[in-house]
Amino acid sequence: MLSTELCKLLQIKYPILQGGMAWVATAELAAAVSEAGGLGIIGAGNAPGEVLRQQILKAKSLTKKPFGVNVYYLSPFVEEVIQVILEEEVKVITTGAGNPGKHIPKLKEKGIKVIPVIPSVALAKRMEKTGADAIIAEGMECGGHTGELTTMALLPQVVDAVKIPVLAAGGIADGRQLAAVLCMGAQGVQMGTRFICAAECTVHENYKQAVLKAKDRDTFLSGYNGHYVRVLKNKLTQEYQRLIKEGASEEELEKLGVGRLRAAVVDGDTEMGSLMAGQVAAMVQKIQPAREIIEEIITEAVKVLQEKPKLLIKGEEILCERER
Ligand code: TUI
Repeated sequence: MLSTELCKLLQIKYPILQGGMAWVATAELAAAVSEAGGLGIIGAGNAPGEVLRQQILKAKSLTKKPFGVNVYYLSPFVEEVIQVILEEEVKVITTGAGNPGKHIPKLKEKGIKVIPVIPSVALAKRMEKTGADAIIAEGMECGGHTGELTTMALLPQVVDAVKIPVLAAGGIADGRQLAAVLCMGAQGVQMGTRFICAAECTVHENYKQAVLKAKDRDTFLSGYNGHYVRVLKNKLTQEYQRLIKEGASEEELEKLGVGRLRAAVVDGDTEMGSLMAGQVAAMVQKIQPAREIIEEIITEAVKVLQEKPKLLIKGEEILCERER
């Protein structure tokens, strides 16, 4: 129905990857996305290797389809996380906040595909050189840590800069957006925010309700020194802004952030928790099984792409030829 070269590379039905959100992307969500024909991804975040192994084993018990792991390169446990990925022969990894280059030879030996998430053209080129199999160009519309460029601006520049397949992330929640990025040269998408509200996602109900309630301008981009994090506005972001106004140091700002993502995901603290979500949060309207989300998006993208040829009027094509 809708397939790209990426689907062959990853042996999946639809070109939809689920974001490897730390704390949020558990085995249950990853398995549900993979069962539905996308690529589910377990977010390793800052977890130790053995915690990840339990998640991988759980996902394997829930699905026989391929799934991936997201490796967060600022984690103190990166080396043991990679070791577990090699031992458990996970099919695909996506990476964030760093360069997986030094691990690529070992991963390739096991046939594990490596797909880094990057926010700039320079990093896309560097990742291609180090042997990445594909790349995810993530625009600043996304939730969590983000770069400076929008998906609209970043994606076509990355598509032109590398030969490996490119996926788009940031600002994608429905079939129109999937169709749009396919038209810009992407071979697939990574979606995070919409999957927070998947029925199988294990985040606290309060977190899901906060996403469902969000309006278009309800996300807040906090950050300094080129490091930005997008979250839903709440008491925590008000406190953050107050500290900034008072000229607080980086240490004070960092201290405010410690443990906030866990507080939101596990305890459901919507006031002082870090409710990471992208600008498309307002487009997420209900809690649905992952299969329904994926089928809705694919059906809509196909419809949009089928309708577009109607924009091409024969007479005008002739006019263009004559002008040439
Ligand atoms: O990583 C993300 N998004 C994230 S991470 C996160 S929060 C978190 N909290 C606790 C534990 C774990 C995670 C929330 N959102 N996006 C991918 C991303 N990668 N954005 C930017 C980059 C990046 C930055 C530098 C990729 C490569 C890079 O390379 C630098 C180098 O070493 O060359």
